[in-house]
Amino acid sequence: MTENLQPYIFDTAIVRQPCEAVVNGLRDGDAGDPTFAGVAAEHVAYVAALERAGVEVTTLPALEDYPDSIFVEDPALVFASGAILLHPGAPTRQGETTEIEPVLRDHFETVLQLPCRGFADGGDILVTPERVIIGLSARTDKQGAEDLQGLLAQLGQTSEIVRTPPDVLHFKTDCGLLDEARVLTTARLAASGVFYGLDPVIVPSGEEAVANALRVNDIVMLGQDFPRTIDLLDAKGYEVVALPTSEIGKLDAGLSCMSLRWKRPA
Ligand code: CIR
Repeated sequence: MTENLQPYIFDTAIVRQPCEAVVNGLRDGDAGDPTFAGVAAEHVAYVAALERAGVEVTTLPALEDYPDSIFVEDPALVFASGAILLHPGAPTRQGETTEIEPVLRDHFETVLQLPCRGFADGGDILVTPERVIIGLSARTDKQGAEDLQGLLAQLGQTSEIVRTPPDVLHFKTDCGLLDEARVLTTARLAASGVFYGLDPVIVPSGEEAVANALRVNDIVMLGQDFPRTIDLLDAKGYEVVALPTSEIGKLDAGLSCMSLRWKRPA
């Protein structure tokens, strides 16, 4: 079934302009409010890095009614073979799916829809070469995960449901695929054994917030405030692009959250 041989090769991405209400975005911690200018600057740097990596980026307009709508990864899931509209677990984010639907219909012939009886956020889904991993979390429940498995099967994707560590927002808050064999992960997530078949690269203690790395083509995007992880991946031969993430970090977000990425079929 699943054949995502290199699920980090992308030529196309969708992002959304941050809205001014982003400063009121959801968050668990109390690291303070981000500034709009700060989030906007991090977004600009992110889009530039995607484009430099060879990705054609479509930027959608800001949605003032949805403070977290910059995090387009959560209301949908995309593959070369089609898109899936999700049902986000946070009530304030559920309308983001309706907003992104027409855009995905423009790009994809096949658009499937998760039934609204359960919840699933894109941030809880990691695509690996062998399988799609769905993490149960406060945003993704069993019903949503099981319904999603059915839709993934329609797109030819094998999937597996696992648990996100307690108090971690999303499964991918704690991990990011580095290549076809390796995943960057926190020690707590690696310890749960979910990455069998992959080689876990553990982020140094104290730098857990960098685990949501984003590999895009030849580069690995990492938060710039995590020098030991940058050195670690550098030493392993990855081309690291360090980006500012301190403002989106105040909203519990990382680098994968700000785009939907795929490779157009040949
Ligand atoms: C939220 O709580 O939904 C946003 N403040 C952060 C979403 C981050 N998205 C992601 O990890 N995929």
